[in-house]
Amino acid sequence: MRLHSAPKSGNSYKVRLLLGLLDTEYEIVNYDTKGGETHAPEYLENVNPDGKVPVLELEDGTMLPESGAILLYLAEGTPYLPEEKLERAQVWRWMFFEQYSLLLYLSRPRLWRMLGVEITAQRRAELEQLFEQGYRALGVMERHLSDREFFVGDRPTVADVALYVYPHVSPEGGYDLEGFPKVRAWLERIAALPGYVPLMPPG
Ligand SMILES: N[C@@H](CCC(=O)N[C@@H](CS)C(=O)NCC(=O)O)C(=O)O
Repeated sequence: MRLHSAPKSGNSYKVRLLLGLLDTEYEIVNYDTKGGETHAPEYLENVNPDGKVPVLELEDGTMLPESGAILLYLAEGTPYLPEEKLERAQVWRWMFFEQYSLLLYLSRPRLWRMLGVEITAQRRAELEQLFEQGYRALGVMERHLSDREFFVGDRPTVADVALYVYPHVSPEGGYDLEGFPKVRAWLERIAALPGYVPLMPPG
């Protein structure tokens, strides 16, 4: 298997994290998304017509884009994806929540800081809205974790893997997780799992 990825991409990291937790060997091909490499004609034609990473290239050459689809594909038949119908639906529920209600609000402030974009009055107003929605979503997570250790059932699933990525780097975008002790404890629990790999190599 080969993972088409970008070093700082949170969505790519979701897949790298699961591959680490599953102790699975793979090759990695890194792209410079900032430099537009994933929009080159060869990439659009041969890897992902949507111009994004991550993409998992299977042994037979099939290209599978979308981090959620990749996580579910890799987790099938492992403890990271329950077999019971309702538990599986709960995993999807949290993965859809992550994509629609959480990701953008947490990732964009971090991306703007990473790119060093100028914070114009319009961007400042947008940031306020992003933080409002982001803190709301973190509140949903905090309440869900009030009486449980992981998002679905009593062990980690791909829902935890997907949900972990953006909150754990959200302070890089200016978020303060002080008011979310359950979320912080859960982040530590994920980081302590055997096979855990960090977003960036240490040092
Ligand atoms: N829904 C997609 C989103 C993928 C995505 O937005 N990838 C970003 C990196 S985190 C990317 O490739 N950005 C480059 C671009 O859009 O040009 C997923 O979950 O995989």
